Amino acid sequence: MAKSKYEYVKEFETDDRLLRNVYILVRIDGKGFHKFSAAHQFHKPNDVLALSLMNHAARCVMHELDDILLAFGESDEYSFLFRRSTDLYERRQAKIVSTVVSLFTSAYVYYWRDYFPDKNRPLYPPIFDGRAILYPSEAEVKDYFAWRQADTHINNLYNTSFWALVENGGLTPKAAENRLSGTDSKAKNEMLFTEFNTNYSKLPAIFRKGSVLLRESVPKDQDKNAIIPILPETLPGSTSATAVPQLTPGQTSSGPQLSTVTEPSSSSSSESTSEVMANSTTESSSSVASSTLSIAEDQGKLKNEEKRSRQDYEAQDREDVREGTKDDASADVTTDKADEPGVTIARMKKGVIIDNIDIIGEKFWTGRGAYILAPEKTKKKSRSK
Ligand SMILES: Nc1nc2c(ncn2[C@@H]2O[C@H](COP(=O)(O)OP(=O)(O)OP(=O)(O)O)[C@@H](O)[C@H]2O)c(=O)[nH]1
Ligand SMILES: [Mg+2]
Repeated sequence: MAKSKYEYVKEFETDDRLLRNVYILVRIDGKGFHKFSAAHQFHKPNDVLALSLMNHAARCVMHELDDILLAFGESDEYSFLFRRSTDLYERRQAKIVSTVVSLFTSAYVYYWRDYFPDKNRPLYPPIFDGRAILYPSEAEVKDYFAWRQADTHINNLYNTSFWALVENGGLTPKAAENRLSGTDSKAKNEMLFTEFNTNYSKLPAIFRKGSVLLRESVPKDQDKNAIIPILPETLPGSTSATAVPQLTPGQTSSGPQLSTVTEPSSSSSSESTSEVMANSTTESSSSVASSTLSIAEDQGKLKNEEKRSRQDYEAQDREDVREGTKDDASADVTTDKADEPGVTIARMKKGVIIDNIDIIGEKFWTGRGAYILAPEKTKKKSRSK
């Protein structure tokens, strides 16, 4: 068929195919979620329903794109790791990133009402940006996820301390900022424990560790759609000082949201649930020193982050006050308890499950995550010249 005379414009398209045989990592991030979370009155410092909606949107992405091996979410961001050999869209960057961002965003809005029924729909359309990063080896992949999970630890410990001082300690945001300035993780843990009766290590893992999505084969006799509770803090008889009744989508809470959420489906018990229960009874609840997390935070090294324009909501949010005090993202995060049982939230079609687990350190990568980095079977291709 003859070409149209206009077709030459296609030549203007650039070839953005990503290098072969390296890991593709796509990270999406909410644009202006500082404002978005305030506008929608997300609970501070963590809103379990908002985080669960993020998880739901990420699951949709993982369902659609089979080549995603692992995803990690915290706050308003999600990272998706593609298999090395993926040939999705011939590895064209724009197609891959735009598909992930588009699906994530539409799912976020599509499922919004399941999580915020009283809010009907978002007050304005949320925006997520996206980027692709290439990692040549397993070492960088591991460090990437360690970096993001360390960020979760650092931010959450800071935010938990900050809001405890403001909401329960009666300090102004500025005073709380000053109080926390230069403190390390140990001091923050101590403060939370002694002044606010909060054992940080007992806060829900979804807040402390973010959410991990990975694929596992689901035995034939098990319901792939089963929703499996849960977090130790939400189990009956929990001694956690901060636990509150479990929320499900459709419920709202005006109080602190420190529990996790189950999604509307049948639930069943599992080995992992009993592991979690065992863990919840054996773990000391009286010693801050036994915290799962030990974050060595550099003091005084902290640079001003990008200055944000001071808008209505910002005065209330810790981002305003932590500028200049943010912990160094290269903080040393030890993983003494990296084998803390995963906390299964959901098992889904195609064997996707959500865990809140330590992906920092070798234990994850030599255990459940081992297959993610396992050498991929190379397909035999017929040689054609
Ligand atoms: N209250 C509340 N706020 C949240 C929650 N999750 C995320 N946020 C907000 O979202 C922000 C995410 O951080 P950033 O991505 O650095 O900030 P941003 O405003 O989205 O800025 P850009 O990404 O640069 O557009 C946090 O600083 C919080 O203000 C939550 O569960 N509760
Ligand atoms: Mg953001």
